[in-house]
Amino acid sequence: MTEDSSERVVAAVDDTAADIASMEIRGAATIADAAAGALAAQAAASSASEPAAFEAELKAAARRLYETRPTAVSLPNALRFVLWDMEGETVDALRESVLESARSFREDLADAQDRLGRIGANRLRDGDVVMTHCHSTDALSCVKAALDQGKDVSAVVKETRPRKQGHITAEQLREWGVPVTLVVDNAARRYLEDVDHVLVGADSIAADGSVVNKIGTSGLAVNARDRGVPIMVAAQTIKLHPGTLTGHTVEIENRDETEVLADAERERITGGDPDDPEFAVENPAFDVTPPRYVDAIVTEHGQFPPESVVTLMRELFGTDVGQPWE
Ligand code: RI2
Repeated sequence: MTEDSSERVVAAVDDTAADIASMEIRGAATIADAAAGALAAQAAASSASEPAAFEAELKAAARRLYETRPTAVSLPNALRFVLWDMEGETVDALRESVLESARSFREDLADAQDRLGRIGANRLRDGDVVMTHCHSTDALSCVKAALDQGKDVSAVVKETRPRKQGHITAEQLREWGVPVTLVVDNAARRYLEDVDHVLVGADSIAADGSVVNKIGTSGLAVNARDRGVPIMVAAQTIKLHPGTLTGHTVEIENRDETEVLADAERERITGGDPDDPEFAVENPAFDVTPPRYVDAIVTEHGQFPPESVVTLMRELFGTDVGQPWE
């Protein structure tokens, strides 16, 4: 529990927030699922005796989770879905409503990924080769559905510096029996000659159809366009960033520089001065791919040209979503 007894946040929320921040829990869909689960844990363990105190606890828990990673909009969208449905005159009724909305949100999330996968699989033909970047469960669900349809698919998997999350993709694909060629990021252009699709996920999608995804996606998309390889983005609608409808921009997370350069390597470069003012390392986790480089955004509601996701966004979120944890 945190120290402020008027807004007690249970350990499960603190643990989930810490795991999201450290990327023990990562991937936009997985983060959303964990955040909804943490709100349910808060509701289940709350000892609040008054409805107002219960609501304050839930909002404090949501704030704690919200502050962990700024770019993946699935996190605030998950918190919104659960808190929007919080209603009742008593603590028990409020608790029940939170548990129920978290449960149905998590169920819908898994279902949306399956539906998205089946739609994305229609773009893949028997014998196709996909190139992946980072690790996206939404992107992989398209491959899985294609395999389930009896298609042979193979993959060129980009390593994805700095955290090499391409390894997670390679491991999953091998488990499914997909032949994998792992390449360093710099080799992507060379291997684009051999692939039929670039298949990536998304952390946020803006109202103009720009795709925010793991750093390196935009360069890959430009190269793919130059090579004539279609770029397909697999993203459930919880990746749509409603704030961009009203002019907000998507914040790009900068992560610790030790993900790029170990302390010993830094010391070698700077001649032993760990605080060399003339040497900097930057580690932006995401970049923005303009809509003109994206061929299709595949969601659980169908496939969209990037420029038309704004219509879907308005339908699903309206224009004034707010931050119910404030
Ligand atoms: P799913 C990841 O970010 C990658 O950028 C990936 O494309 C995106 O989340 C979506 O993942 P990070 O959390 O929701 O690894 O499709 O920084 O699993």
